[in-house]
Amino acid sequence: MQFKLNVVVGAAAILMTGAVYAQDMVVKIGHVGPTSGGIAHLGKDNENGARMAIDELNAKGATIGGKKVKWELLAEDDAADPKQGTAAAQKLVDSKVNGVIGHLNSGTTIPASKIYSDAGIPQISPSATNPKYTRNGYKTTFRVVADDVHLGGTLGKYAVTELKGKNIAVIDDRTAYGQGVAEEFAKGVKAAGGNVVGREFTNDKATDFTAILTGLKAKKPDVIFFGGMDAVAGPMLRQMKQLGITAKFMGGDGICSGELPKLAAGTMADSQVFCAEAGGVDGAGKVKLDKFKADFKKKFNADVQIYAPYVYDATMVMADAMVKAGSADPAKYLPVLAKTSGYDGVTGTISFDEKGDIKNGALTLYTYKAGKREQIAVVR
Ligand code: ABU
Repeated sequence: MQFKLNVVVGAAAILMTGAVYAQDMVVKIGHVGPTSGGIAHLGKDNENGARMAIDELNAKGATIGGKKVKWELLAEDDAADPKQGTAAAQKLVDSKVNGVIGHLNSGTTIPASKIYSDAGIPQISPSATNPKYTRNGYKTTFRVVADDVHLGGTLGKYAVTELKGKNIAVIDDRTAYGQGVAEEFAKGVKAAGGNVVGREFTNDKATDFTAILTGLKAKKPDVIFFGGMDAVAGPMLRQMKQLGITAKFMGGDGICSGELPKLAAGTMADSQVFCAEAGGVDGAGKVKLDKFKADFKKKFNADVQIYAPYVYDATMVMADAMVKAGSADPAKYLPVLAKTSGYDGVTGTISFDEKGDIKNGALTLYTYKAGKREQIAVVR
């Protein structure tokens, strides 16, 4: 009798355990960024932002449609290369990811967005700022940062009105981001009544800028703007110093990292360099962001470079849409994601407009003093 009872209780336990397992579901979130190459430090920063969100979601034990979720991060490296970017995107589609956070660069994000769109997979870029990304008519593209029209235009105006630049030179790295932000900067300078005295180009792997800097020096610029990333801006600043160019140096979010002083090998004078992150919070809103940065440092033993908090928010916004939709099926949660409104993230309030862009995106202006990034202001 006792034996029979044990069997029944055991069977019930197995059934119950089985029922729990049957209710579990796996949600795969893809992340793509350049974790190799010249800006690997930025790619790893982004990837760790996603890891932070995934670990928190697993710790919280979120449920979707009554099922307990195991969140998985599928992290890919695109080396900031458009071809590797599309290969990574196809790999994630083949792995049947439920959504993608990335890519980091506009030059990889834009071509990859067609692959995700064709597969119906929602994509949120935490850092690609070229406006074209959300203007291809795809329903699957979202962005949690301001774009280069806002970024370049604001910096152009700042160069003229605040830095009092009279002769302004512009260099870009010919990437989708660098060229785009430089063009918007030049438009902003002209709109503010400034004068662009020189326009030069390099590429995103260049290390020698002697020829272009020597050419610009003859035009006596008081401000030089660089559209590109910190890995190129650092050596450029070193060579400016070697050539005796003391002009102010400006850039967009791509140069606005914690790593820039190291990349410039200590050649940046205090308040010589100005840049802007394509997002940001101040006042009471900064408490959450500061906590995120402290938790990030504790977890990864590294300071946030630029966009880790935006990656974290992008991942959480996607997860929130799945929870609200009661489904991780891209076709079911995509309409809910598109309606995201007033999401209270560590980087501020996130609402998407009809293109998938963040509404009322902020910019944070920075300079560098004693080798440290120092916030000037958050502007809209
Ligand atoms: N927004 C700066 C870095 C990423 C990009 O290529 O847009």
